[in-house]
Amino acid sequence: MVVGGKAKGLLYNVRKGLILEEILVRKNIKLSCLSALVCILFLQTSYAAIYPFEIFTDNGNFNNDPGVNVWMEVSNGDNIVEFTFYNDSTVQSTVTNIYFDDGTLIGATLSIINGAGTLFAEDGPNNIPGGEEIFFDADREFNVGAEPPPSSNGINHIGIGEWVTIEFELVGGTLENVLNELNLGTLRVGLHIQDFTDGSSESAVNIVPEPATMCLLALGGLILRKRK
Ligand SMILES: [Ca+2]
Ligand SMILES: [Ca+2]
Ligand SMILES: [Ca+2]
Repeated sequence: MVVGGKAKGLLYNVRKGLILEEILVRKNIKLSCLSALVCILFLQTSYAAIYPFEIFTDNGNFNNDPGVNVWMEVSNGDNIVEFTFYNDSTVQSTVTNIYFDDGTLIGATLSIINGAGTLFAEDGPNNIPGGEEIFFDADREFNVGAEPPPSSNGINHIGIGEWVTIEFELVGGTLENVLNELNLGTLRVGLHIQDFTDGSSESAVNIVPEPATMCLLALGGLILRKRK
């Protein structure tokens, strides 16, 4: 069969398109392999992890609101474990109290590092409101709360990203061990979130993300950290 000039050109373009597509697919596979590898290396060398929080009480209109986005980064220093809390919610809300339940590796509270817009201090002996619903019994000596007025000294959702860091002594283990405890649920962190527009407040507990999500969250956290 004789193929005319126009048809030849079309065939050529189709083939070129297929080759291009193949190259793009291969590139994508390579890229996703590469990003997975980067993620694994990052997770192994950074010793930091991100944990989102989930509300477990139902006191008003916001317990299931997807606009609530509160999370923590857990990282380490020299024999220190650091918990840094962020409130990236798109709905009005303020994190006012932080609670820790069990775990065997956290020692004395070394310091509370208040970022711009937060003022937290060691707090009273209460359990997280509603904690009994999820068998959360706070280790009261680790309670941390926003100083009055909590609505402004807490971690507000507005602005450039308020945060607070709590540093603990690391006793008889590594950060990896602490992350294991968090992943197993033998160490849990709880938050009291107040100031929703209907006047309600809710309690939240950290959840353990899937490894892939964790990787993305960790990368997101790294970017945010750089911004901070
Ligand atoms: Ca509700
Ligand atoms: Ca406890
Ligand atoms: Ca604040």
